[in-house]
Amino acid sequence: MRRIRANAIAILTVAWILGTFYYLWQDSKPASTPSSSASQARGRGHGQKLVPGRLEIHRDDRTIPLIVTQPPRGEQQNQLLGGFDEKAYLATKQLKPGDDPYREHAFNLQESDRLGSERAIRDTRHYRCASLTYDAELPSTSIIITFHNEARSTLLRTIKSVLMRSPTSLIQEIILIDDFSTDPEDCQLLSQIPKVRCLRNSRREGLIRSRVRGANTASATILTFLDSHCEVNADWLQPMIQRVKEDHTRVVSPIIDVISLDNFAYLAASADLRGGFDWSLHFKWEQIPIEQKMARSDPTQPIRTPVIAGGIFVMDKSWFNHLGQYDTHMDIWGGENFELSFRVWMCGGSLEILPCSRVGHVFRKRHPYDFPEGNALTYIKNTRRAAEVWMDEYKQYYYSARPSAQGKAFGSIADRLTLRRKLNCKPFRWYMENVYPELRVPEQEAVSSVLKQAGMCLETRGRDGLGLAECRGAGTNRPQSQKWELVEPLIRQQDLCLAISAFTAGSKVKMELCNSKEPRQKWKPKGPALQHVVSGLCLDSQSTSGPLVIAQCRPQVAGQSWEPQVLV
Ligand code: LR7
Ligand code: MN
Repeated sequence: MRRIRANAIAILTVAWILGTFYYLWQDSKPASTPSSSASQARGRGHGQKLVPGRLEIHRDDRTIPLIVTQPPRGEQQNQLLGGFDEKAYLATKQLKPGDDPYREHAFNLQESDRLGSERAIRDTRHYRCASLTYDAELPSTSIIITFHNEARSTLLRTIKSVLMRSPTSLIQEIILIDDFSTDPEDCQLLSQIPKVRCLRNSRREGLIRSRVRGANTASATILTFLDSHCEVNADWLQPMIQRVKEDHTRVVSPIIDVISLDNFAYLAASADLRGGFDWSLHFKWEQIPIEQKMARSDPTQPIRTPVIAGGIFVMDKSWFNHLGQYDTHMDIWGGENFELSFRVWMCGGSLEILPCSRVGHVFRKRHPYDFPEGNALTYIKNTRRAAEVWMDEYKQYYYSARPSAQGKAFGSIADRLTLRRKLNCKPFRWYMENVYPELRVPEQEAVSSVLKQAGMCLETRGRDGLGLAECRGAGTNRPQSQKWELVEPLIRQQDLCLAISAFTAGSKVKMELCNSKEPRQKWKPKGPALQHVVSGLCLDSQSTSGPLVIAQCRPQVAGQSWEPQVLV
């Protein structure tokens, strides 16, 4: 008897285990076939690589069923849209038989229209997110969506997903900015939806000035920006508002899931990515640095990011205004995400991606609209403005990576430079050292500079001696003895390099034949100081007449402040 019972228990256990495996196997299959384009990396020439580099459906923990966010039905739905007739709205402008479904919007319009105004999507968050709680009292937000000739179905789904998947009390209003789309009716009709206001530009302004217009009319204390072809996911808004409420200098983004431009499948993006760029100011998704990844014990924690993709973020309104909104001399599309990101970090704020907030976005391979000044020139103008205002001496790498930018018009940046001074923002070098140390400075042709301290210049004397002396000559006419080339990690003068004589504090610094493998010759900037990499000690003049030594780094001490000035 006992044996039969034991067998029965064993059989049941095996069946249970097999059942669980079957369920998990089912669960790990994507809901629909990912589009062929979903994993393609795609630069768009001047702009961004648009798709998060690695896509994955979340499988980290499969012990609870996935919750699919359902659209509301009946009554509730009517309340959401008020008197707005969505059927009539969507029925016009449908694709005619034989039309290329990609032509007008660079995504498959037929598939988008087929989905209609709403649909259930997979809750793509890590399962732990569902059990997080947020303050009962969170401030409400103004949602700002700018659009230029957006498809009706994608735009309506964006709006409706916001109304369906946000706590009602958090949505103060949805502000649409119609950036001079061909048909003014979209704007008028959508204004019938409760909470929706639509402002139409009387000429094409581009997304940057359009967003500023939206922000200026917003009545909530928190701004939320969205593209016009998004679908927000379960509880997307609370985590972002919570973080901004706790610290108004934070600017936060969700993880941006991918809506396939071919079949409109909603695909989870990797939760291990952050925003980065190369020196040509080309945006890219990149892996979180390994040390940070190892330190992340909690997958719900925010991810610090050097830059944001640009389209989807939440920011305190007074902080947005305090920091100078956007550079409104940037046109149409591109570059504003770098400008905003540099400004936020360098002027006292921070940028983060919140894994518990997810928003889907239709990533495209080309721009479906025209650029009145041309795509390339516009991108160059915008990124040049960002580089000229914010990148200090590092802008040289931007120009080397994008030589065609030299000599192209970018307008006056005087106002933005004044803003930077007024806000007392940190130098780009600070950003490089503290926010984005992973961005490698390219092997460069040596640039000549002087190393100035309190108006005096560092110079070589005799065979291997060094000292401070009055600066002589001007520009490139400086005497050789005062011209330095800073090619990390070396500080060189022709074939001689700055080297320490021993690794202890007080050791003299001298010149010797360059050898980039020699640890005694390795230096790196540390704020205004020059730090010897291995000893961690800083170049110190002690007194203007004495010898040069290495000493404990004390930032702010005059004898350790070396301002390199590039000679042109
Ligand atoms: O002239 C224009 N006027 C507009 O109102 C051009 C565009 N727009 C609207 C447009 O309808 C859309 O709603 O502006 C929004 C963004 O334009 P997209 O969708 O063509 O841009 P994108 O998704 O290709 O590009 C990303 O980078 C842009 C740089 O300027 C903006 O910051 C976009 O908001 C941004 N999108 C995202 O961050 C979503 C995630 C994509 C990534 C990476
Ligand atoms: Mn977009």
